[in-house]
Amino acid sequence: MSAGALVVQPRLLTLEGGEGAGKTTVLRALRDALVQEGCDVVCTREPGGTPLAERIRGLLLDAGGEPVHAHTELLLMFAARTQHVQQVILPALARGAWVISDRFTDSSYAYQGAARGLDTGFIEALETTAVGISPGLTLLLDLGVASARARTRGRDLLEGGAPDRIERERDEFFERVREGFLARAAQFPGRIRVLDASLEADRVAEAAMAHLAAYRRGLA
Ligand code: T5A
Repeated sequence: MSAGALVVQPRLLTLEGGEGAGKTTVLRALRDALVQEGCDVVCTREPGGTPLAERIRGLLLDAGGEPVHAHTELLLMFAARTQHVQQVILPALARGAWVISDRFTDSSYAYQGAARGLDTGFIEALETTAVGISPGLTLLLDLGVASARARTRGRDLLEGGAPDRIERERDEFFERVREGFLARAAQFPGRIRVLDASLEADRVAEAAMAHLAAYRRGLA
C-alpha cells in the first residue's frame, strides 16, 4: 500500500491532537484491547522513542531559554522521527507487532506547518525523504483550547509539573494547531478519524476502540 511517495503501514496506529487532549489515556486503552487479543504491541511517542530521540525531545521542550528558530524546531522533530522510525518502528513492524505512537508526522504539519507557518512543501519533502512511511490509522483527539488548558493545568497542579517551552505558547498558536489537525483530517478522511475529546475519558476510549475494531475488520 502507498500514500503518494509514502508506504502505508497498516499496523502503525497514531494518536494526534493538541496538548492535554487525552492521547496518553487513549493509548493505554488501545494497547490493552490489542494485548487482550494476543497481539504484540509496541507503544511509543514523539518526539522521542529512542535514547537519542528522547535527548532531542529534551532539547526541544527545554532549550534553556535560547530562542528556537521554527526551522530548527522542525529539523529536530524530523531528526528524532527518523531515528525513531529506523530504530523502533520499522523493526517492530517487521516482526509483525502493532505500533501505537503518541504523535507522528501529522503533528509536524499542525505545529510547525499550520501554527509556526512553515512551508508545507518543505515538510512533505522531509517526510518523503527521511520518514517514508504513513500510519494505517490515525485517531485525532479534537478538543477546544480552553478545555485543553484546563486539563494540562489540572495535571500540572496534581503532579507538580510546569508547562514546557511549547505549552507556554499563546492560545492563538493552539487555535492554529487545532485548525491544522482538522485540515489534515479533511485531507485524509480515510486514514484520520476525528474523536470528540471533550467527552468523559471512558467515552473517548470506547470511541477509539470502536474505530480500531472497525479498522481491523477492514484489514481482514
Ligand atoms: N510536537 C510534537 C511538535 O511541535 N511537532 C511534532 O512533530 C511533534 C511530534 C510534546 C510537544 O511536542 C510538540 C507537541 C507538544 O507540544 P507531547 O508529549 O505529546 O508532545 O505533549 P502533550 O500533547 O502536551 O502531551 P500531554 O501528555 O499533555 O497530552 P495528552 O497525552 O494528550 O493528554 P493526557 O492523556 O496526558 O491527559 C491530560 C490530562 O487530562 C486528563 C488526564 O487525566 C490528564 O490529567 N484527561 C481527561 N480529563 C477529562 N476528560 C477526558 N476525556 C480526559 N482525558 C484525559
